[in-house]
Formats: sequence, structure tokens, C-alpha cells
Amino acid sequence: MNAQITLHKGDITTDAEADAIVNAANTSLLGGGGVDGAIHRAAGPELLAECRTLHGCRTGDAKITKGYRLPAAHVIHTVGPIYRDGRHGEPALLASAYRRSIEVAAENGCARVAFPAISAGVYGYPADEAARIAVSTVAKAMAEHPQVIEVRFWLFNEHLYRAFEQALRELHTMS
Ligand code: AR6
Repeated sequence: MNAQITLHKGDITTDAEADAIVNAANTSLLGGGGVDGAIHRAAGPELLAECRTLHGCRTGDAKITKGYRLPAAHVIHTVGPIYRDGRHGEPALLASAYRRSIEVAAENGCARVAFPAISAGVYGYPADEAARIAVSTVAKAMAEHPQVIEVRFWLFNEHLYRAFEQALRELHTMS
């Protein structure tokens, strides 16, 4: 199998190898803080103008725009769940955000896709659980969509990086 998952430290907006970068947005798609704010700042105001035409996005779904001033040609906007206690459908919604993003990437010919750790910032998802769901869901979705050959996870702090490293090790042990 040629598909690969790679881990990167730092700012996702600098990724010059991805065809699409995924934004951890909110249901309005009209911008926010965290990685959403960074993506809108780097892409420029045209991104917000296109987002206004999308009329929002449900939690667990994903929508695509152009990347404007970003090195990546596209931005895939997805919305992860706000974490409460893990018993309010959060795992299924987080998995859905990753799965839908890969589906949208495949439909639009994006072979290399960069992801942040969706819901693991302001939305409060615990790092280890978020990493396990991210890695296992993406591996499964890539097997179903072979057009996507690389998923590049950008981790903004050391703790999250280690959580994703561990989740990848677990995935490889299981397969
Ligand atoms: N590159 C990569 N990762 C980043 C960057 C960056 N430039 N900036 C932050 N992160 P968050 P969420 C990490 O809060 O939890 C927004 O206001 C960050 O450290 O951006 O899904 C939206 O509009 C964390 O690990 O997204 C929503 O309202 C991860 O990205 C809400 O936040 C996700 O953190 C979504 O919350």
C-alpha cells in the first residue's frame, strides 16, 4: 500500500506540499481563533468571501474552497465536536469530520492532505483520544479512497505530537 500518514511540527499554513489543508472551523464557517484564524490570515480576505457563499457547515461535515494566498490550492473546512464528556456522540462526530474531509479531498483530486488536530484546541477534546480517532479514521478512509496518498498531520505542541506518534504506533501494531 502506498498510502502514508506523516507527522509534522508547527504551523499548518506553511505546508507547501499539500494539495489541501483542512481547517478546524465552526459551523458558521465565518472564521474564529486557533488554526481557523491562522488559515484565514494566511489565505487573505478572499477566503472569507468564498466561505460566506457556503452557508455554514454541520458538525461532522466538510466543505471545500480555494486556498487563495496559501501554498495549498484548496482549504477543506470541517467542524469537529465540542467535547463534553465523550458520551454525547463526540467520537462519532470527530471521526465523521476526518472521514468527510478525506471524501471531499478525493472528490476534488487532492492527493496530499494536511490536517490539524481537529477539536483538540478550543473544543477541548483530550489529546490521546483525539489522536487515536484521527489516525484510525484517516487510515480507514484512505484505504477506501486511494486517490488520497498522503495525510500530513500538523501538531502544534509537543504533547499532541507525542499523542499522534503513539496512536500511529498502535495502528501499525494492529495492522
Ligand atoms: N497550525 C497547526 N495547528 C494549529 C495552528 C496552526 N497554525 N493553530 C492552532 N493549532 P483549534 P478546535 C492547533 O482551537 O479545537 C476556532 O475558533 C491547536 O493547538 O484551532 O477544533 C474555530 O473557529 C490545536 O491543537 O480548533 C472554532 O470555533 C488544534 O490546532 C474552534 O476554534 C485545534 O485547535 C474549533 O476548535
